[in-house]
Amino acid sequence: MQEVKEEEQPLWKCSDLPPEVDVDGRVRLVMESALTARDRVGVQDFVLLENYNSEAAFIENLRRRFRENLIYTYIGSVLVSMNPYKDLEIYSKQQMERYRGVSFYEISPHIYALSDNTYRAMRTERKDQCILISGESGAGKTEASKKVLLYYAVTCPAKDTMDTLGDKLLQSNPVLEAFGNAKTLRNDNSSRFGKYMDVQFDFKGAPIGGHILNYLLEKSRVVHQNHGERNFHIFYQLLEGAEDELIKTLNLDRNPQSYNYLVKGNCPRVSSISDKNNWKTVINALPVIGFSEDEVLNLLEIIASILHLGNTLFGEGEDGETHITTEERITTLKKLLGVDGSALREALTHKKLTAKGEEMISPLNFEQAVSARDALAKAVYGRTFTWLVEKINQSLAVKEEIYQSGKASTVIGLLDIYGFEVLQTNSFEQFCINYCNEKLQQLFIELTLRSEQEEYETEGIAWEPVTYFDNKIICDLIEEKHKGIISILDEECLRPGETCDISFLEKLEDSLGGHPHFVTHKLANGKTRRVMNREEFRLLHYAGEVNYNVNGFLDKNNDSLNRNLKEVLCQSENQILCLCFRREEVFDQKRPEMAATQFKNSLMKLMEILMSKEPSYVRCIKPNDCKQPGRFDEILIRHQVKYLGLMENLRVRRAGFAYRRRFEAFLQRPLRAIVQILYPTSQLGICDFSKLD
Ligand code: AD9
Ligand code: MG
Repeated sequence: MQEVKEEEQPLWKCSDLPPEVDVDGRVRLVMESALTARDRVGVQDFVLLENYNSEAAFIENLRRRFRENLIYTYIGSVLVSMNPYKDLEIYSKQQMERYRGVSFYEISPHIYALSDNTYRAMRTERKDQCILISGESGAGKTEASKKVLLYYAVTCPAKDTMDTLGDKLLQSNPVLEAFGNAKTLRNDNSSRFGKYMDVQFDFKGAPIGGHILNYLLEKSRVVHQNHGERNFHIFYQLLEGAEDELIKTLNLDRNPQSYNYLVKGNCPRVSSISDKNNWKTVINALPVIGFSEDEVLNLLEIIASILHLGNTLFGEGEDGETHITTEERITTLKKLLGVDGSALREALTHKKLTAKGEEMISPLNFEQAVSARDALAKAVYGRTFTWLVEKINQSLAVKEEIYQSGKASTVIGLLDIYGFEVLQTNSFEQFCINYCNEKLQQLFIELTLRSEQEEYETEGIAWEPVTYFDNKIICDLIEEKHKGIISILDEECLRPGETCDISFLEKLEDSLGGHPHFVTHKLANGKTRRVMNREEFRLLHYAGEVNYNVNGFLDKNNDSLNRNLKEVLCQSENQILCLCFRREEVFDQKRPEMAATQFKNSLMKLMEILMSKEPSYVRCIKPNDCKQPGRFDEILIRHQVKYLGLMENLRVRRAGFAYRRRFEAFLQRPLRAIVQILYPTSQLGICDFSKLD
């Protein structure tokens, strides 16, 4: 049988109107001649599915396309992307050229088409855009975001500064991934922080700068990993890839299993990852992004010192006093962190308190000393990561003279955040990650399902409402002032007297028992739900049920570091630590916001940023849980289609007008677009329109 290529599907003459739009603007069915191709490779826009109300037909279309390595499909302007778990030869420079300047629906669906369309919308409408990439852990969000960035770096008009800027934009990725990604059970390269990146363009459409906002890094991974998982990549890269001399300078042993902070997951190596090659990429990227030699050394001294910190052990004397049993580690830490050795020793085993204006030193017991040490490791890593992002931002910043000249124009924002996650044991981190995904889903609902339908109603257009599950109820359950889980958690952290994780759970039960999305072991009739652990609460998320174990919630939310440890670090000779731990902080009496509230506030700000821009969506789907190419796990996929609201998305899209523009934007469109609308069959669609501008 003759092979049917994707491009042999109905090719639509260049037109701003999508192919499925009829003259009256309503969706019409596809031409008969396309049926053979469709049988084999499915339709490239779900809107063209005849049986568009059927979930089975939707899944079948995904299956056909997946089988043919056609991983992209549209729902109107939304791009659905299936993770192929193998390298497809569809990302070359030639491919980029195919998509450059070509109308969205004229060519097979691709992440490059969406990138190009977003770019052109930014240019023609002079409005900030954003690309929101969502999907569960391992679905392909980070890979998609890298493809978008690569597309802009390669295809956008170059400015004098562009060569270096393009390099910096691209090189910042492996560095951020080394420090912010890790192998988890769900994904060998899982993002353990959220990332929103603005790429700034000038009025000619050339990229001139960038800025990254980072969200809540999963710091607890520095000191603990679940079985089968790893710490952040950078630790393994350093041990595997660094030259002997550096290893010696940092007083390290190459074997990851020698370090307590790397053995918990019992997974030092990952077959899909080359720590050695990745080390080379990172170490070569750092100078490109503007790191000096001293900064690189300081950075690696911090990474090594965290490993030494993990191997700093404590013993309990007969008098009950805690002391350090691995004195040689203190000598190394003194050198690497550039701090006073005896002050560090003292701060790891004692706590400084101020009572009635007087300073008191009290010894820590064994458990307290271990937790002070771990808190130090987490704080050092977390703050170093924030410094790293700031450093990258300085290097990507739009040059002052460009700002002054008023040439800086519009931005395209790119959101790649950690995906929805359900583990065997879910803790504070999964709670935050899943809350973040609820917020993104809420935004999607707000912009694609609710406002779209409301628009038809206000315009008086006949409309059969499409119902959908609105997850606002879950967002409220988590974030509502005074009543939500985060507020209750904060209150419990601040309440004087004996509070603990279990007292927090009891407070949740008292306040939220009976909520349709909140469950604990207690039943309404006072009896016990046997299948649930007494230390857990369950949230019925939009994407599924998750049991959260409250152990560690209070500590992680408090995220505090003993004052004397801060004192030691703010006197560090390591230039990075010096910036991360400021002297003012030691004497600042004001309590900083708790971790969950900080996260909540940063998400609120993020939502405002995204709402102020014109969004495009990439909805990533994970085909199976075994990271295997070619395996289409229907149950898993159907579940994702359901919770991502793709069927509802399709119904709204299908019932509505496929071409929509604000009046002002429509009127302000340049000549080329008007020519396209007036003469949709014109060959102008494939000519260089820049001459018409
Ligand atoms: V998480 O929420 O950060 O845990 P992501 O970001 O959704 O997750 P990621 O992009 O890291 O997932 O993709 C997981 C793995 O799938 C990658 O490391 C690749 O091995 C694989 N992948 C994803 N997308 C593609 C692709 N377009 N082509 C080939 C891919 N492989
Ligand atoms: Mg990711």
